[in-house]
Amino acid sequence: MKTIDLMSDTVTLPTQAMRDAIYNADFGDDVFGEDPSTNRLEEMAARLMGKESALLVSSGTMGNLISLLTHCSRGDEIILGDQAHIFYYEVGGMSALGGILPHTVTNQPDGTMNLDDIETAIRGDNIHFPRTRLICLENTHNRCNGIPLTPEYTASVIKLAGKSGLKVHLDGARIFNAAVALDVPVTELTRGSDSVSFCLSKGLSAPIGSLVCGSCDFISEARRIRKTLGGGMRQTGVIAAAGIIAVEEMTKRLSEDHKNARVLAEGIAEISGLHVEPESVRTNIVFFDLVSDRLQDITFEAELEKRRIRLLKLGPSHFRAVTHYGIDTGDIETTLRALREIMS
Ligand code: TLP
Repeated sequence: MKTIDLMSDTVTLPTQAMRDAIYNADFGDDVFGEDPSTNRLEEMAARLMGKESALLVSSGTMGNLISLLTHCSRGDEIILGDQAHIFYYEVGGMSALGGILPHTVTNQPDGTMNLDDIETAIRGDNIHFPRTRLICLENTHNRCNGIPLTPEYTASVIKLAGKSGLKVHLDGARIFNAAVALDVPVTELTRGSDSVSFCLSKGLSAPIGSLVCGSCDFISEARRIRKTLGGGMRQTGVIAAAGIIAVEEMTKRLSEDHKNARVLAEGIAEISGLHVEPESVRTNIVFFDLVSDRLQDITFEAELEKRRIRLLKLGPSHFRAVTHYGIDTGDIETTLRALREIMS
């Protein structure tokens, strides 16, 4: 019996084309800049994001950390949403390793931060204050229902940052999902940002890797910081070969995941005892709540486990389901049938 794993799109396994590409890849030592597959992937990534240069790193967390460490010095402050992945789930790396302070601003349900709130958070020139250096955006916004930020909103934050001499970093772990959902080229969402990171190992199904993209100067400094963190790897063609397939092929099928997520949400909305807002589901992430007090969440989880369905539990009765390459329409039907059965 198949396990229907809706925990995250990070659980996707490499496709056969990726396995073949890894097997057949050319290799070299990437610390010396001599891995041909990595060089090719970095060039592709830079071009796709509309930036001069790119750097392969091990994970989204490392990509964000390296970007922040490259933009900021110790004692600098960054402005980011209170629901941002960088703030919530990245182990406080910016402070632990970079001496950087997070200044959080409320994330609205649509993943944005109000421009007024951002403006208020920007520090004035005062000897008592840390220096504000950077604003971070996240697209799609994981904890805000995987919602895509529009090009217009992104441009308005970049304009505001520019007025105060601040840089903008975009955590674009799922930037291709955003582009597909909004039906715009990725470059519309990255234009004007000083750095952007995106992941190969989420909806794009590669086993490992993220790319940081920016100007040549930014990336050459980021490369030094990657080395400092022990992230200079050698025959990274094993990662890049799969990554090339990820960006060339796997971006084309993301709309299937979005459709499946919407069908799942619409189905959940009809089940008494569960609550979801299907219209808030724009990409591949579905959050829902158990609102029935008849069923303890512990029983709910055990019942799901019995049926080999995995979800991510984010609160006592708050759950997340993420659709991806390993989930088809049949799995969505099976999941809905199981949920109906459990709740009846
Ligand atoms: N998100 C993971 C978990 O950490 C929650 C997930 O399952 O969604 N930015 C965003 C917006 C992310 O969602 C993630 C991963 C990352 C960065 C970090 O990427 P990795 O896991 O490669 O370090």
